[in-house]
Amino acid sequence: MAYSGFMAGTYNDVVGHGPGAGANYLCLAGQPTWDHYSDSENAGVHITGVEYEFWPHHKSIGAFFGSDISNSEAPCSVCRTARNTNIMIPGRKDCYPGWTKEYSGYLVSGSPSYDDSTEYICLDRRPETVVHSGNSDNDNMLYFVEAFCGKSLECPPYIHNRELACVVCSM
Ligand SMILES: [Ca+2]
Ligand SMILES: [Ca+2]
Ligand SMILES: [Ca+2]
Repeated sequence: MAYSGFMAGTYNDVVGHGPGAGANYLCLAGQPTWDHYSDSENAGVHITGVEYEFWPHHKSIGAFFGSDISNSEAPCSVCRTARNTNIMIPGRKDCYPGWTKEYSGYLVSGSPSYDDSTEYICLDRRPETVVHSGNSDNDNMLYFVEAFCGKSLECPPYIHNRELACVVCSM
């Protein structure tokens, strides 16, 4: 592990700040240090923690993740491996032959119900939580990503409304 910290992202704009700012998730350092700063609100570019929301899966969330992580925030870590190629494969829980599995889980992202764009990331199938973060804060929320067999997605092999798995593999 290179470092660990708190998953972070843009505020989801439930109070009308407008869409925009960065879409990517960050692994914010657990032990910050600072350069020059001003302790008043200036630019309004807000970064928040990221919550395991998973509505409306919350009633069955233990079947996906092994525990009820609803409304807790996500920690994160950045890791290195001696294997120099790392890929995330959306749509599989297993690596292809010759690759080493780093972890597998579910493809997750923010919801189109909100104004902020996010990205698709691979969440471990047994997630950890930030301690004492179980309040429903709803600043930036994670949801499952489901296959949509409308017109353009190839179905089969994909199946309508099924939650997509993912795996991170290295070689
Ligand atoms: Ca929370
Ligand atoms: Ca919540
Ligand atoms: Ca589903």
